[in-house]
Amino acid sequence: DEKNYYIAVDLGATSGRVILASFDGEKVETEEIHRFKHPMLPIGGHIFWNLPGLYNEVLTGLRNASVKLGEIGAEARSIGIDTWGCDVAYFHADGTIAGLPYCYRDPHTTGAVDKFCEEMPREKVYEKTGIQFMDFNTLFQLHTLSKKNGNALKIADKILFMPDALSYMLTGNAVTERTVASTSQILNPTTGELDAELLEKAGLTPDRFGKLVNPGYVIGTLTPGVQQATGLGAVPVVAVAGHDTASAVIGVPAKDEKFAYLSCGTWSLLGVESPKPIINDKAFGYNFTNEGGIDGSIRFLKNICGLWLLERSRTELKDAPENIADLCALYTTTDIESTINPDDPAFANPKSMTETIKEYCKRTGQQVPETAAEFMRVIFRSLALRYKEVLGWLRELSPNEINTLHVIGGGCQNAHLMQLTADAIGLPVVAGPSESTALGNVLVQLRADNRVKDIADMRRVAVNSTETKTYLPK
Ligand code: LFR
Repeated sequence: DEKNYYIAVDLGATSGRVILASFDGEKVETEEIHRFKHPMLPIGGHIFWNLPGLYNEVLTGLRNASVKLGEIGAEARSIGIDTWGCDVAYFHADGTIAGLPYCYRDPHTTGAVDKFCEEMPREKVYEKTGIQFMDFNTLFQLHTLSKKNGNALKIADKILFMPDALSYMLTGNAVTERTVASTSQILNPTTGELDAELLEKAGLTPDRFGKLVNPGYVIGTLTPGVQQATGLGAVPVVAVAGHDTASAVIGVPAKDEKFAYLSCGTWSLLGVESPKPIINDKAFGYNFTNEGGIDGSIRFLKNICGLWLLERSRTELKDAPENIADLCALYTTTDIESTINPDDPAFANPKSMTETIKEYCKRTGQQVPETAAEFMRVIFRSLALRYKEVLGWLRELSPNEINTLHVIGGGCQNAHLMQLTADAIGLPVVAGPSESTALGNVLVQLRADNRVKDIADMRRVAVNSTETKTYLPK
């Protein structure tokens, strides 16, 4: 058998998956070998990620991969990990955990941008980083913690972003991969280095982080302990594009450069690829971000509160069908016209999402949704409208013409949302793959393994590996 095998670990904020991928020289095929939910843990008045629990799920996934590979009679060429951005874990010098990662939805950073900017003007922070201001960016998390004593920030030997933290636990080697570091607002996209002046405001120095590396760097191999726990051999762990959104963008099956992408999951990330950072007054005004992509490319995009609205409402709606497709299909059974601004801060982490949506509609003099069907219609139409608005801003700022919107991530399976989006923006929407993040993760491993050459080659493999569905505007 001429196939090569790779393991992709992809952790989202609500669920994680481990994927076994094969490559035959032309296309990537993937099989999900482990999927799990991981809750946020309330401890001492804050919310944290369960790092040992996550690590345990990763080990389970690797064990499953090992069994599967044993059946095939093959070995894994490498392993790559991507996760959501901004959150960090703390380690002692001996490799033990010094502190759990705060969850970016913990309210301790509410108002944190304003607090930080009392010490350095917003314009200057934007000029240095080109990153959109969001209270939970790592810079503001660290700054918030630095004002309190007795926490892990003060004592940790190493502060590592989530994908790097898990790779560290697997290999014993600490790195800071550039795509995930870029979204933190402590990396300067022009120099590619951590900004010492920003860090100093949080009482930190760059040596508290791992060595900076680019996607494709081989971090190390599985430690003997991990080999024993998983049944795998001394498999290399590759730093992929550790930020899930960066991996997702690599997996876009684009045939030319005239496209925008919408990574449609818990968040909706709408943007373009740019060869250079776009840092100017307009980008600052619209609060666009310049996150790092493959080979020094820039992901110029904006965060939109995405299917979080649906994920949270779903658990509260008494008349919601169990099956997500059935729930979404209810959209056509009602004609409520109310819309919300998905990015209103009220929706960031409300006690009740449905009550908050109702209050918003009441406050703005619109019909208040009551049924699951009505909630679906309000949410989908509001998202499509917001996509239209943000795409308009993007067109003012993007270096490229935009002829197509590529939608990737789980949300691209939502036919109603896709058609509404095509109608709203007046452009064809190309939906797929839904597992673009895992695909992008594997593509970087393929390049590290010298199976593909460059981004053009990676996109060719992405196209070969994906079935897309096109929605034309009506
Ligand atoms: C998507 C994502 C976004 C980031 C948000 C929080 O999963 O990584 O890109 O802004 O989560 O980290």
